Amino acid sequence: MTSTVPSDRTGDDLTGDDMTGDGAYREMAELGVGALWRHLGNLFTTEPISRAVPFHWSYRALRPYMLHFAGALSIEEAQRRVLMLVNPGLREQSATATGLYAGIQVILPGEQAQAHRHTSNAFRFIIEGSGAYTTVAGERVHMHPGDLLLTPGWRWHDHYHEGDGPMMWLDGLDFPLVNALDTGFFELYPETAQPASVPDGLSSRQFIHGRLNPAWVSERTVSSPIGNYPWVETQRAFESIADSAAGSAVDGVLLEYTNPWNGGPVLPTMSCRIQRLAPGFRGAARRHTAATILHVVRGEGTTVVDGEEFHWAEHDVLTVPSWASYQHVNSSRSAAAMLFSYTNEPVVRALGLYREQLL
Ligand code: 1HN
Repeated sequence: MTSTVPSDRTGDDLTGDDMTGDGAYREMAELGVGALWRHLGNLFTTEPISRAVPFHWSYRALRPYMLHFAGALSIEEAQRRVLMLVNPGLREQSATATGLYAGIQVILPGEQAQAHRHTSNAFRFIIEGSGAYTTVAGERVHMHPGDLLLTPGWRWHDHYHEGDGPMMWLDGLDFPLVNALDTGFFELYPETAQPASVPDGLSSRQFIHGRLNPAWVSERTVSSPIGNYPWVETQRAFESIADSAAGSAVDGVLLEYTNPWNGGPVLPTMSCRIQRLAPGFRGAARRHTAATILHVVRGEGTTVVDGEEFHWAEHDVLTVPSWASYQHVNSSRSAAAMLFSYTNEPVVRALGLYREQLL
């Protein structure tokens, strides 16, 4: 018999001529089989090799496009008017870093962004403008530059701008991870906006950052119940400690926003942080297995990622892949730099995969 389907072969057939070239590999591929010995090196690298590349987005370069589309595209057409910051190594997933997404959103006065919900966790870090609010699960949360607003997974959310001038913010989501796990659900709200059902900004007032919590609230959520971590409080925290805190050799004075129920990250998949690099700060170099996205709140400086220098200015975004070495430098002799950042470290740690190395 010269031709037979592979499943009919006996062991003896496997010594045939067609098994010495690529024939057997091709036939096996049709059976859904691969040869581990041909892939071992790619599957088990000595250390992580990220598809993501280190990358920098200049706010000064992006802002004109934001304003262009604010004029050219209605909020109804767009649903969300957002420029996605796509990592050149992660285009298929529209991801910014492994498991993480960043985008810049703009909303104009009088615009209402449709209410919807998704299983992905989200947050917004406000860049510029005033007078907009987002409604999350019935609570209106007002936005000011530097505020961190949370939209944990599956909460209805919509945005409205009742102020003047464009309002812009950084959106952070974990949808690349949620999609990789095939766990994404999405739903439109039946109306454009949801009604407010609790007093505005209640959650921020009700929790005094994990030190005084409302004891009558019985549900201990995995995501922080705080709708807004206002910039005024972040600034107060830095003013009270920045000059006396030792800080870290790598990150300067770095504070993590926390879930008041457990002191952990604000979202189960993303840890959000804010750091101050003192004038002239020159950080030590480090690498770790968490992917990171940084946003410049103020100041100018340089981050060296795997030997490549990225110069950043106010409101820029930068991503550092897993296991890439990074070193922050604040080049100013007089002004502190403030960096907001988020990482997938909670996921990596929960799975026992976190490693770091000082260089
Ligand atoms: C989303 O729901 C928002 O609610 C922004 O403002 C960006 C990117 C991908 C998927 C959902 C928002 C988003 C998003």
